[in-house]
Amino acid sequence: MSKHWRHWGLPILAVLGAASRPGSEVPAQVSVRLSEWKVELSQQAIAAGTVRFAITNAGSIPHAFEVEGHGIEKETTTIQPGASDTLTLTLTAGTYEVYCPVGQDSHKKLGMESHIRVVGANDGSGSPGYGASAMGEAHEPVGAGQAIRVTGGGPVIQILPGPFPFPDSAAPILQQFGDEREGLESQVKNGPYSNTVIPSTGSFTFTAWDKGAVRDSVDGVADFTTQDGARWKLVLDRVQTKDVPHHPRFGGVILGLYYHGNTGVHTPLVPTINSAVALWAFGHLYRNDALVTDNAMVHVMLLSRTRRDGDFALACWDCSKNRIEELQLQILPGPGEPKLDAPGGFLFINWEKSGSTKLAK
Ligand SMILES: [Cu+2]
Repeated sequence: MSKHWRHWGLPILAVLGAASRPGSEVPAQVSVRLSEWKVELSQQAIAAGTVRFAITNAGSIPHAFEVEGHGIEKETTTIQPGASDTLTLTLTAGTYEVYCPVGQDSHKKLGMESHIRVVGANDGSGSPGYGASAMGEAHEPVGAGQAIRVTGGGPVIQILPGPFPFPDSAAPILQQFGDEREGLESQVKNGPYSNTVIPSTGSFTFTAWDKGAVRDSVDGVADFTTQDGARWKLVLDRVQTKDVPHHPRFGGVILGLYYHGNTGVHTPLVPTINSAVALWAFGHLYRNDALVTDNAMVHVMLLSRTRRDGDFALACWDCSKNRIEELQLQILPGPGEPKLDAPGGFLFINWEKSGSTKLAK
């Protein structure tokens, strides 16, 4: 993922010109625009003193705004979509991090962070015009440029459609999902995240590269059997990069992310989890050696454990602190294709004690 800073609003020099204002009653103002998944500032530098951040949530889910650095760590409360808030701080010279603190930094990790440079009144550094900004560089999220190799292990289970076990916890999050809500609500009663689990067998190994919006890639193979005795094979060789609100894909592979559940990132009809890797891909899918589709929609996560030993029922709404060892493989038909020949029309297989290795770039 790369990001380009966009400057909007008033030119910085106008603000700085008005900023020879020790003891001024009128704080300098910085406009902040929050959206999925970025934080845009009206300027990247401002004079030291009282600064009033005027924040608008222009996104489609709740966000918040935090300023951190030089002993300051202050944030707004949650700002609903379309709503505004302000944060007034006294800032000394230096560079401050500004970001969305929602979801234990999952929004930050998805790109909702920026910096602002506060320029001392007497530091003699001259104009901090756009070109001089230290914040102008595009920057990569944590984990960018890395690769991971994942091997499924432990008990293998097939998850069949059924009710989501934490509907009350998910309900307030679902309210934020706008147009997507209707489709998701049907999954509350009968979706893929259920406690209906049967034993399966199989293997799954893949390597995924997180290299940016157009260079992410995946290479892997899964083999497994389903409840009807069918043998399935999935070959993964390309990622899926389409991005929609609430479902950031960022080129298809994300290494290290806290999401789902109460984070507002992706569907809340999955417990809150921490993942070592999440990816979206297209796959070649075979059933009993016959090609089913070359465009199966595949979602894979190596995540913090959500199911308990024994019956493998979902054990937690917030599973983010659990050990990362559950490997999930979800397969849907390609766009416009008929449902898969399986309960609910999808395949959902877990390897319960899986491992991973980070690879060099
Ligand atoms: Cu946010």
